[in-house]
Amino acid sequence: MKMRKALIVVDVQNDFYETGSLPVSGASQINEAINRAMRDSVYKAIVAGQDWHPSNHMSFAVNHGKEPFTPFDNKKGIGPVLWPVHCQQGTYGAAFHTNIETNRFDYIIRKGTHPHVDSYSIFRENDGTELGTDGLLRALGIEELDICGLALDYCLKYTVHDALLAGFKINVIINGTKGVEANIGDVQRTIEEFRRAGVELIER
Ligand code: VGL
Ligand code: ZN
Repeated sequence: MKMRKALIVVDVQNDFYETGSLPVSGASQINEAINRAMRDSVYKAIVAGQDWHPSNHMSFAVNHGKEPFTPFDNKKGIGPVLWPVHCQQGTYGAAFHTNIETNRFDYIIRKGTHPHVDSYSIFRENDGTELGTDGLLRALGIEELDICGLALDYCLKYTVHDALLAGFKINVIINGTKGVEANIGDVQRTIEEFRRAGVELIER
């Protein structure tokens, strides 16, 4: 049997869990679904995203002397809002959650490493720079992606968007993701966008 599917696990890092600096409420409830998916042998590869910012990263509100969640968009890779300090390279906040079976990750794609450019999608940075994920998946013969992780309405949404543009069949593991919901309705709107784009919602 040719395995043509990959599992994409987006940013399951401490800072995005309940006690982190940019918490997604209920985040720890998604761990079991993600681990169950990873234990399934249908995947040719498991690829994890890891938000990995230097301390002078310009997505951090403090580096502009501003409050977190202040709207800001320089059209060159930072925005639409500024964030609390999160996922600093090498810190506990940037590490994967201990309940995630990270031994099952085959590849880790780090993103947001350039001080002046943020990166939501694990395919490309917000200024369009490729991270190599598409080339990796193509080289492995992958045609279909199951996508889970954090946060549904940011990094996962942008990852789905770029994966669709790259021509992959996409399934979002709906019990393996949660949203930030910075504005009420963001999660629902994102799910409706997924449906309209032909993304399948699955449970694991
Ligand atoms: C994320 C905001 C800033 C995410 C990363 O992983 O969804 N959100 N950096
Ligand atoms: Zn970030």
